[in-house]
Amino acid sequence: MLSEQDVQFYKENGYILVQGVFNQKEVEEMREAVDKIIQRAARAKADQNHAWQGDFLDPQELKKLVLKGFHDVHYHDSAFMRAAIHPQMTAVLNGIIGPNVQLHHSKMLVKPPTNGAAFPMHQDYPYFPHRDHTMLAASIHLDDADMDNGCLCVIPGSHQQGVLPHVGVHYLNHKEYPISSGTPCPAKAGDVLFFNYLTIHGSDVNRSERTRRNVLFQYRDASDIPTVDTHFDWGMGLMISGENPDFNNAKPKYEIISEK
Ligand SMILES: O=C(O)CCC(=O)C(=O)O
Repeated sequence: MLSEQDVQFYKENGYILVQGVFNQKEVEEMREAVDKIIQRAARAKADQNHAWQGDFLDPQELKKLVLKGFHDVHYHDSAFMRAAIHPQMTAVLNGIIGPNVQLHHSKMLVKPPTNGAAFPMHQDYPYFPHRDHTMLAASIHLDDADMDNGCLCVIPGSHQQGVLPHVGVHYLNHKEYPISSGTPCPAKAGDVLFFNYLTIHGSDVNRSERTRRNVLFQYRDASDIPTVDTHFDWGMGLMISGENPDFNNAKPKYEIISEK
């Protein structure tokens, strides 16, 4: 799925947009699954606003912004497990990461029309630091995205700067790295943006009349190991492709929170 030039582009720039990874039917299946997650969360009174907070926007504007965000989507609906191991997805991952690929976690990000939340520029590294920095996000577009509805923006080549200081854990100094410092990555439904967890990225407010729905998987090389015991998700380390050379060093950690 990726040419040698594509892999070289990813290495140099820390991201690549791959078009048409998912077809219309697969996108539709995921859109329905996203809608059902939101409906179930509303019924369970678990439909909180996950918009990022901070000093990167005017407080009055920030107050109005909404993000429907849920983790572990492949535990909510099998459509996402199919997406996580989709042959076109694994083909790209094998090109970028190598033969042995693990899923780290999954989530969905729905920016509703007119007030969909922004993401200040940041690296994902501080949330789940790893030794070899193989971790990357694969952000699947379920809607056409552009600057009007808050598409992802990246700073090409920024992964080569290594780990940068963040405000709290969250984001980079917004004066030094405003969202406008990113290169917009407009995409069509079915396209996937792959970017390394050191690549600086963010996205602006969805001010349009259109929803922007993305589903994001984080993947890593099976031999890459966390350096901090943080951000544990169910199913972390599911083998997506190849074999796990380090299985005997891995310890699953499940916690039963309550019984019905
Ligand atoms: O999807 C977006 O607009 C940004 C998501 C993001 O930056 C993140 O989840 O770390």
